[in-house]
Amino acid sequence: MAETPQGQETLSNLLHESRRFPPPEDLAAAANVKADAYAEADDDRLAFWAKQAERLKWEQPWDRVLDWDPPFAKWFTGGTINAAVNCLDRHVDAGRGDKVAYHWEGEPGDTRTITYAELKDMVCQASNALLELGVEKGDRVAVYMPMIPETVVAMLACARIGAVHMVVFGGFSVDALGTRLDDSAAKVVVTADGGYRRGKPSSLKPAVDEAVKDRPAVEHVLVVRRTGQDVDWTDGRDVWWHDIVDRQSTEHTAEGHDAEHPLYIMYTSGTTAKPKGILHTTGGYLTQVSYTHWAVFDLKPESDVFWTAADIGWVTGHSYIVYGPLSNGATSVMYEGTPDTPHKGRFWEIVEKYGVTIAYMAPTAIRTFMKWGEDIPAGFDLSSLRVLGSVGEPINPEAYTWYRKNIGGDRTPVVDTWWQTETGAIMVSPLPGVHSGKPGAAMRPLPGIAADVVDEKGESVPPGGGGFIVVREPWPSMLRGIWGDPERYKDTYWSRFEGLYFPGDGAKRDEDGDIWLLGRVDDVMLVSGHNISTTEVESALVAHPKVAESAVVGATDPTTGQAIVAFVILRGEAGDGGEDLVKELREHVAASLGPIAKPRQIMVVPELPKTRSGKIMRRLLRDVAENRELGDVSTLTDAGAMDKIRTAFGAGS
Ligand code: 6R9
Repeated sequence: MAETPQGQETLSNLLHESRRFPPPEDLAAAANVKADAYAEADDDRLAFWAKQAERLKWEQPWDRVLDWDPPFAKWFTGGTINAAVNCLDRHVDAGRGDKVAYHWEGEPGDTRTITYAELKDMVCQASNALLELGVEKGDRVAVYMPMIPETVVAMLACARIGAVHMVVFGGFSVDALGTRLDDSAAKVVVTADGGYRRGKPSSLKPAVDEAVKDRPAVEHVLVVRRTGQDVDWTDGRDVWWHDIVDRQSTEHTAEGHDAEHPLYIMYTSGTTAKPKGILHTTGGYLTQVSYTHWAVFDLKPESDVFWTAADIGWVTGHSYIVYGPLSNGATSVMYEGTPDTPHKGRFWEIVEKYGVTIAYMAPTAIRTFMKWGEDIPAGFDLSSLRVLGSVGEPINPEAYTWYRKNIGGDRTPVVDTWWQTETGAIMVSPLPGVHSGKPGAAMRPLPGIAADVVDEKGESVPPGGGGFIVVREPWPSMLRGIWGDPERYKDTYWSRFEGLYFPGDGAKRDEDGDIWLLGRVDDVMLVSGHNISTTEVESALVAHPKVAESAVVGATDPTTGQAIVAFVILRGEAGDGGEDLVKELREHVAASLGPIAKPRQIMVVPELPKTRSGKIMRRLLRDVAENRELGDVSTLTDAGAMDKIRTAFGAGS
């Protein structure tokens, strides 16, 4: 926005939301974290984080909490720790080996219940197998898997022996896998023959074969048999998991790794440039993931059943399916498939079956459920739920209230958690026992997190102001850099504002001082000199009873600079649209936000282009709206979606 002629403008502040949902009294009274945590952390931030680090088992205590050589941070230096020991051995040694770590549910309905003791044995065996395959401490291991327990086992086996896991979402293309293998120089790829999605086996091994063909750096491909489909086999290189892992000893003596030893690399796809390998290390990452999982969800490990309905190939899966829940000794649900297979009530059936108490998912899923209608969840007993979470995009106020009412029985707090691959763990979120929830707002930086909303010059904005979210001080689970590219790390995150971490999101602070996230700064539209956030126009559209989901982009326009083009998916009962509805929707946006926000065009489409985490890829929609060739589509979950949208756009314009 600095580049716009109206450089002084802030993001607009168009939406007004006055609904408030105070925490249930019993939840507030028994909450893990109360309001005093903020003052405690403000008083001595490093002492606060040191206290949280003591939740974990350290092989050797740290000498210093933080070494800060901006923008490079080291946390808990001198300490040694093993992430797998913290996730497994610690609980087994304390007599909790029989506790269920995962209730795993396959898409076809097959299930596995895995205790902490069993998971530890599996991880020790896999550790021994990786060692036999020649994997050494510091080597990178790619994991290209469906959502099955072996995915977690492979990650923890790497962590145990000090290898660095690099999980690639199983829905990514050969190209996306290939560039990640090159950049990380992975030595082994762990994969499966395939997994189940939408009622049928989808394959993974052929993509690995194709990607590994010209990449001699990959010495072995370790293959889990999941679906039983035929696979091509390269002798010497390919190894069946059941051949090598099952015959290993369940004993493996783990050593403590340096607190700053790399734990994993996770690639984020930039909008145009080559993907960035975000590096996380061990001690600080585990500290913040463990603390936030316990604090933000008010986790009671003895009684809760926690479910992050997301893919492990997204950072949300790393932090809140694997490291957070396991480090806290929680019981989690893990589900392999899609929410509509074999029926649209699948998620709610799972909640009922396992008595899920805390559920965490993306707004895109919630909007899909809205589209399918409230009768579907109403058919299941969801009374076990006590906290709901949202992550991945700003949650539209309408989606928030729908979620709270139809899934949470108008009883559960909803925590809207803002964070990124780069931040490693949750950064901004209400606490369920402290705050009155505000639909659409992530509200407060967590205790110990120095997030702020600033203007163009990097100065804090007062209540009612808008600008950019930044982080002023290092935090334990922050990225330690971009794999192999320290300059790009500085340029991308630390050059926009002197001394501040810039995540790239727009934000505003309301009159109560609460933070609202407004989407990626790259997506902000400039219409006749006014900055308008895509999020706000989308939320206005979703508030219309006939709209389930929408994506808004700014397209070049000869008169207004940019004009608003909206793509909408209608709710099940709304029919196919038609000119009258489009007119009604344009008027509806103008009435809710003001005439300046009235879309120039509204296209009714059957689908929207999404990433693995359900984020709308607005740059592709911009390409459509401006009649350009599509940019990189290798990280799209469903490549067919764009053809349908182009067709709809062509027919409507
Ligand atoms: C965890 C995750 C990061 C980007 C982030 C922001 C968006 C995530 C959000 C949210 C508004 C929330 N985002 N959570 N925006 N409210 N609660 O999603 O990581 O895939 O790296 O994406 O997602 O734009 O910058 P990642």
